[in-house]
Amino acid sequence: MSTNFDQIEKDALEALAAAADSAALEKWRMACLGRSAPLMAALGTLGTLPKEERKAFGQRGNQVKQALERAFEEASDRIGHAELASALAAGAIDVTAPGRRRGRGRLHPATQTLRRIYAIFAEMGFQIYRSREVETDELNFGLLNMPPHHPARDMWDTFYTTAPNVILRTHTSPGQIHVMRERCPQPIRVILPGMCYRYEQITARSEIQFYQVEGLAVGRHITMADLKGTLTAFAHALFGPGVRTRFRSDHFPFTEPSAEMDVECFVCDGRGCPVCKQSGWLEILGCGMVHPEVLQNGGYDPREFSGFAFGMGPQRITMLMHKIEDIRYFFANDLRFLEQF
Ligand code: FA5
Repeated sequence: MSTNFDQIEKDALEALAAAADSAALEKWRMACLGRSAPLMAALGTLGTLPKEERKAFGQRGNQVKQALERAFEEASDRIGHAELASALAAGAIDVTAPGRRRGRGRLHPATQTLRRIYAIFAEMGFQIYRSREVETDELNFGLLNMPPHHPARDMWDTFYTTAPNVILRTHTSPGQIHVMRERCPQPIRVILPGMCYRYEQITARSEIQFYQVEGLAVGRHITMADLKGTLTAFAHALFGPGVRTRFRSDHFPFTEPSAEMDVECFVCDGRGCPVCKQSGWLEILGCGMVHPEVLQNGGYDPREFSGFAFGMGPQRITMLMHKIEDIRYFFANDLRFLEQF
């Protein structure tokens, strides 16, 4: 019998030495120490042996079993350590490798233009005045000299709300009434930036939601010369001191007289190109002297006070400055576009 146990031990230890990973180890455990292992089968015959042989047989069998269990423990430790070491090596961090670059945020191109506009007007003594985006029909139109059914209302396609006479403002001009009513009878010098909404076809030049910067100056001796001087100084600060400007007569119901301001096309220096549609000029804003009706609606006596106002679209100005062909890029959130600025 002892020969048999020796052979079982020898075979088992050889098989164990060949096990290279924990799966093979587990297979070995089932084969050599499991219920149907040869060793267990041999030990199961103990009761069939003559009494005098049983003790020696049992002792030898248990010795082999303990030896195999010890060998299994050692192999488990060895293979476990080796597997852990190779897993660590595979996932190891190379501390000498160069780090990954962090994407840095930056200001949206329209925000950059807005901030330049704020800074230029701040230097000229204009404060920023914020006014609401949801307006009444009366403030957006009526008090700006456009009573109900006035044909000029058609210039602004309007988003109406379910509340009667409550609309999304189509321009920043209703802010003029708010600020005048708040400050009257003090002089005013403010810019009113903010979002406007128009129920228009979305095109490369027009969004249904866009920024405007309104300007308003009210005082006792304000003239058209102040309007022209202020806006020319603004254009020189934004586009460069050499840029030429011109004012063309226009019509807005809330200003009289009204004008549009053009700057010389800085793409072609006024020679004519596709950006300026061969005219040599780029329109940047609408402006005029505040209409006496509007001054009165703001609480100012037009016999004593006068004022000028203007309104510009900073996104359109940004498009001109950076030769951006489509206003829809501004809201598309495409990093390839934004990272250029
Ligand atoms: C007005 O809205 C007048 N309230 C401006 C004004 C104020 C005149 C004070 C006189 C005195 P207009 O509709 O032209 O005017 O718009 C002004 C500017 O807003 C335009 O020059 C343009 O730059 C910008 N703008 C108008 N509609 C859109 C649009 N759909 N998408 C992007 N920008 C627009």
